[in-house]
Amino acid sequence: MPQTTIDLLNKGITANQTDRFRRGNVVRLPSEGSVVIGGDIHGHRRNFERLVAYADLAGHPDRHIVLQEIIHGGPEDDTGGCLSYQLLFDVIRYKLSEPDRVHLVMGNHDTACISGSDVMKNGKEMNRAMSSALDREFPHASREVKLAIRQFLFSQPLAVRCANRVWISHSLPADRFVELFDTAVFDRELRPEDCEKPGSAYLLTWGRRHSQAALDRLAQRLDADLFVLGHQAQTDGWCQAGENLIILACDHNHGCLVEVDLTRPWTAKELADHIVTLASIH
Ligand SMILES: [Mn+2]
Repeated sequence: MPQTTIDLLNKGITANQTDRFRRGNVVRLPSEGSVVIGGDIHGHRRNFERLVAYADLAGHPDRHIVLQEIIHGGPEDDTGGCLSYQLLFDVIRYKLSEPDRVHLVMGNHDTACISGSDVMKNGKEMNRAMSSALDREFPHASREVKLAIRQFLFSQPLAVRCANRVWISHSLPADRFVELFDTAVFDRELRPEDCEKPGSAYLLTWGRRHSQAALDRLAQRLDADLFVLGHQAQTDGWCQAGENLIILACDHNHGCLVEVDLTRPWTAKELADHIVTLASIH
């Protein structure tokens, strides 16, 4: 039923906007409890289920979870259309079950979907692949469903800032944009053009291969000590990609999560000892 789906997406938008910990486009977590952080999911349902099982939010009232890059990847329909929106709908149901403790941050596949620009994955243009699957599943309302999906993705916060100075986002501006990047985007209302090159949400979600100098400067500009990001493919599920950077991936069988105790500061080296492989979670 398309209207049920559109209603779900609209409830998700409201939940993103009214998240108790959200200030502007940043979720600010306090110095209590913990946060479970996942990397890119890209339609990997089993790993989403493992993240949910590990987080066990019902059993841990002061635990949060941060998820990212849900769409593009995973199951396909029989003509190769991308069905990852079905997982997005389930992630939204999860968000609605604990709206102030499940937080989504915007990824570059989200900004590409919002702005309708090409985004490749394994040789396939993913916006077209998802769009064609939506046309088949919602033959009479795919325009409305696609619009609601774009609006949902657009309503996501850009980052999570923890009181212990851990910063979580999909990525960071690449080296050559470190000074150009306008941090005001975190405090003002997001605009659609922010998601297009060279807008701030675009730059934030697309950067790769940061030098240590850039990471140090970004730590100054964003007033953070440690970055936990997704975005860059990790065959081992994670890596320490700098003195102050951990990268996670949850889109394959070696995916990993990390749980950060919010009551104390962390170094990347310390956090590296707390990586959990998703395959170990049942
Ligand atoms: Mn990405």
